[in-house]
Amino acid sequence: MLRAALAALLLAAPPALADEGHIEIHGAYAISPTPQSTTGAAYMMIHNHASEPDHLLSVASPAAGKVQVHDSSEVDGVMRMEPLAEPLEIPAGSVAMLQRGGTHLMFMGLADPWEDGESIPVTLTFEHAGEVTVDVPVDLSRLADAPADGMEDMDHGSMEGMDMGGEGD
Ligand SMILES: [Cu+2]
Repeated sequence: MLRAALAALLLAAPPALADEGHIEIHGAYAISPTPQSTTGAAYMMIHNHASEPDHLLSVASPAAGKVQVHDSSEVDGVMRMEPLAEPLEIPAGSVAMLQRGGTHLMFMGLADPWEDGESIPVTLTFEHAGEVTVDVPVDLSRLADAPADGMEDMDHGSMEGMDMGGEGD
């Protein structure tokens, strides 16, 4: 009986267009510098359990007008960040770390200020795994974690012409 039920379930499964099972996201959290900020950032570990590399093609969230994958670097003592030139690769059987001072998700044009403890739905679209949606908790206690990715001064020097959601500082 169980075997038959299992077979029926497998037959009823949709074709494997998206193989989400290969991508697992751990330790995600989001921060926004102040209640007035129209930008935020999120950090997480993206595990790829597949035997092929995968790539993060795009990110979207109803909580922001736009989400980009950014990289941070320190230039002359100043943290700068800019969108990745190539889609983020998650190596086969490995993990991509999105962490402070490095690669992160940047949210621009926040729909509402982020409050501590709320969850931000984020949909990550992978080349092979398809869409993976995670609820990322806002954890403002981690704002003080260093380094801060230049969130305080928001030095997006190479991003002029972008709509930054009208942040006026
Ligand atoms: Cu950024």
